[in-house]
Amino acid sequence: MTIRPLVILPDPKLRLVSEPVKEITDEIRKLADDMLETMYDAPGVGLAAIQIGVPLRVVTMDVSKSESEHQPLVLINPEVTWASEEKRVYEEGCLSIPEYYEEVERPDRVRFRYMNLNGEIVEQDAEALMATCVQHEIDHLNGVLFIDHLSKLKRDRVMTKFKKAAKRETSGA
Ligand code: K1U
Ligand code: ZN
Repeated sequence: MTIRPLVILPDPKLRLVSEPVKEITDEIRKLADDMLETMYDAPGVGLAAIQIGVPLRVVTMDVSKSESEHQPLVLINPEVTWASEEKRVYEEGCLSIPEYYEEVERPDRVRFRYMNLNGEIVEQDAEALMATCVQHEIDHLNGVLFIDHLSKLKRDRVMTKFKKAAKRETSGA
């Protein structure tokens, strides 16, 4: 397993719409292993493949509280099949937008469908952090970031901050 470098805002890769996985191959299994390793190392509760630069519809998640007992999930081609009318506000973060947290409103509960690494189709209900996380990760697969759910003013401020940081990094200042 390899910890891969994270793609950070304003990298345009984060705006790509990821491609569906056609077949579970050894390459996909290795990608999932590397994503879990990268997510636990960060640390994070979710990761989309595009966050390590791979434009495929693969997500890893682990919203378990215990560090000693990991409950990893690998979601291939996940989609939300139902969302509640009721909304919930949750403070979100993003491994591609380090050290920035903001409240986002999303459906409180969702049902989602995905393929697991055994090629089985699974349908599952989620609430609380898991519901927020799965929506956040599926957004990544569609090139959408949590800052897109904020006001234009807040989004522009974040973009400016990260563009400046990237410029400083490339100029070596
Ligand atoms: O997709 C990502 O960027 C990962 C992101 C997922 C997420 C977190 C919170 C709400 C919605 C989506 C993160 O994991 S950010 C880090 C984080 O929230 C966390 C890290 C360690 C322990 C608990 C949470
Ligand atoms: Zn994110």
